[in-house]
Amino acid sequence: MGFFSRLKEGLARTRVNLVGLFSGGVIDEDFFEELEESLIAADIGFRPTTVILQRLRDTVKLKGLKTRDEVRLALRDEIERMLAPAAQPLKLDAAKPLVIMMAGVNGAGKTTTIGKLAKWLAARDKKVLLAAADTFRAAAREQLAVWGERNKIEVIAQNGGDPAAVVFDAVSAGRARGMDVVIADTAGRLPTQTNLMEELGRIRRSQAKAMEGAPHEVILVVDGTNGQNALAQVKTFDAYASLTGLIVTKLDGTAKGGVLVAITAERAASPLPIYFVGVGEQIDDLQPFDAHAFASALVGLDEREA
Ligand SMILES: Nc1nc2c(ncn2[C@@H]2O[C@H](COP(=O)(O)OP(=O)(O)OP(=O)(O)O)[C@@H](O)[C@H]2O)c(=O)[nH]1
Ligand SMILES: [Mg+2]
Repeated sequence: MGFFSRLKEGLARTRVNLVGLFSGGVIDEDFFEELEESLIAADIGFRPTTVILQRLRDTVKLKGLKTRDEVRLALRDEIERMLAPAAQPLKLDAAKPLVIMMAGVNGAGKTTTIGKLAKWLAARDKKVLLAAADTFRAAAREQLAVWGERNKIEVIAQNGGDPAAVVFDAVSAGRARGMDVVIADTAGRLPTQTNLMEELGRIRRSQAKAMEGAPHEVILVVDGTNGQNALAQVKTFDAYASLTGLIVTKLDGTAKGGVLVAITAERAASPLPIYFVGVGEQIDDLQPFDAHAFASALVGLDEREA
């Protein structure tokens, strides 16, 4: 299955809702009400939904749209328009090495995503070094080591030890060895765990001691199935670690997808870039975020129609 169909399958919950809605029928007040409910159920959130609906009503009037299929395309365009500012590529040449720190709640998909990203970078001839700064669990170190071995990428780790020291070592080693990218894994933590959130700030700052300006990217890995809770994660991690971007995982699962719209709409003026989306557990299941493809999949359009 291609990326588009996997994303579309993953968003099926939402799609089923929206598909039912778009199959035949007139465009009346009942339709708009059902649509509103469906968009909120898809995790888009109340305020962005209101904005989308207002614009959609305007478009229906302005263009004289008659069929629900036409409205579906217009809805895709509106969602795409909201997501477009977040579709920014990771700037690989911003620094050498480009230092990336990954953060997120427990089980969000940080370590898996690092493995996928390392492969994606290696395919672009980038020399990558990984830092196992999740020092809480030996298993975490091993998990990263396995990804490293598979991709023939070196992993800097310490037994036990301080995560801030691990990233310091990794960034220093990355500089000394002429690496292109250094990616630091960190332990999962919840926004409510103040000590751990403060530690994240410390891990962040220790990288600047090894290289001025590092880390260049602080990426929050968000589990797409977390729904509106993702908004709180973005806020708190940003407060403690100054986020520069997002990766949303598990969009192949039961994620409803609309949360990407909610997150982007939350700071419409300058949204955090969504660099990649994860659509599976395998190493190739990571794709740069594409607002058009995503919005199309979200409203249940086929790749051909998209
Ligand atoms: N279906 C699916 N599963 C994923 C995806 N990304 C990660 N996972 C799974 O999510 C689970 C947790 O992934 P990890 O990478 O260990 O998550 P983590 O954020 O490093 O977890 P901690 O280090 O414990 O905080 C694993 O079973 C992964 O295979 C994805 O895009 N789709
Ligand atoms: Mg991990």
